[in-house]
Amino acid sequence: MQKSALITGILGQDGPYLAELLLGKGYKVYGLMRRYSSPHYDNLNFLGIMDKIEFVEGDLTDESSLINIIKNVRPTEVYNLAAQSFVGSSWEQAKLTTEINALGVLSLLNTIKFNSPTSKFYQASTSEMFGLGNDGGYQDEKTSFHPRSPYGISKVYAYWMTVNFRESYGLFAANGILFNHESPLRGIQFVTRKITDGVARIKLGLTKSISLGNLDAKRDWGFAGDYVEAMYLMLQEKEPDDYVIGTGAYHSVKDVVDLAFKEIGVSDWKKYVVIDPRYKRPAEVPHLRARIDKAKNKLGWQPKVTFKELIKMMVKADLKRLQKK
Ligand code: NAP
Ligand code: G4F
Repeated sequence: MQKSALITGILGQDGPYLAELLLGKGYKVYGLMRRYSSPHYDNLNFLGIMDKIEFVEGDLTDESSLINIIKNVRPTEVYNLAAQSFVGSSWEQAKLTTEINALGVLSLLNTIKFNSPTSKFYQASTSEMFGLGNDGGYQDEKTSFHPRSPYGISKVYAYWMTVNFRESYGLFAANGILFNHESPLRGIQFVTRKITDGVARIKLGLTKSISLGNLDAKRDWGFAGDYVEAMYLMLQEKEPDDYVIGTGAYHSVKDVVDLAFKEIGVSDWKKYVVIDPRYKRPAEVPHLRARIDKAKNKLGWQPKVTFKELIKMMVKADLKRLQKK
């Protein structure tokens, strides 16, 4: 029988990559999207898969819409990628962030429990849950959480609810604790894309500078296309479990700037970068770096695209996109 998957967050960055992977494996893919006055299908169109998705309308904050969808579709697998995913906005919109990222997940878990308990469930957990917590400079499945933003806190709630539904009701529910992953489909507010788009604009004479916040923050950046494969693998395991997914290496925001400018032939980028305090956060997560032994050993997963290749890919894609316009 054909497998089916419901992907929430289908119009974001990860949704389209995951949909592409699952379509390639013969799944029927349902994509949950909110009601928009003007829907935006750019990311699905970028991968050329928009016509292959069956869209269902709903919202994580509206449980009745989730019940309708889950009852009708009864998907083999549910990938919950929907979220207010921008850390920076989570201080100004802490309640909304909590309603979507925390209570929305509780609604979805309850909906599955009562209407389709054999559906396997993937929760998009995050390295932001670790925050200041680390273990010799790395974070893994045993590292304690010390989130530093309303976003991180909302995701800790969802993480534990996912574990709890597994332990209390026997649902196949897994957390992927993913470190930062990027791509040409990354939202424009996130720092890598903000830099690669800015650099492409500078190259084409469309702008003179990029405004940034803390250049010293370090992140473990990987390619989204690699990471969706890990999501899929987690739901193919015999038993549900939680996995850290990253590359094991970290770099500073300054390193991203450096590489992106090198891509357009600029080595002294200082005159193009403005430090703007508006982009500094009330509480920063200074560094995140994954220890991925469990994913390597149990899932047989490891990243393929390197940090350098990733930034190069993003600058190229932004140049192409802007030149087309
Ligand atoms: P993204 O590009 O921001 O996509 C999130 C999607 O969620 C958007 O399409 C958004 O819809 C949708 N959404 C927001 N609120 C919703 C609601 N109330 N109901 C239904 N849909 C809603 O995020 P991403 O980078 O693909 O990340 C996917 C997931 O992984 C997120 O949960 C994120 O928190 C988590 N995560 C991401 C990373 C990373 O580095 N990318 C790392 C760890 C965890 P609109 O299109 O309407 O805005
Ligand atoms: O690209 P960012 O906004 O990503 P952040 O905050 O690490 O969150 C992303 O990764 C998480 C996984 O760890 C996800 F859960 C989350 O959904 C999201 O996808 O910022 C990265 C770093 C931060 O330290 C930030 O302070 O870059 C620093 N930064 C410096 N200047 C900036 C800027 N970030 C942004 N967005 N914009 C700036 O101008």
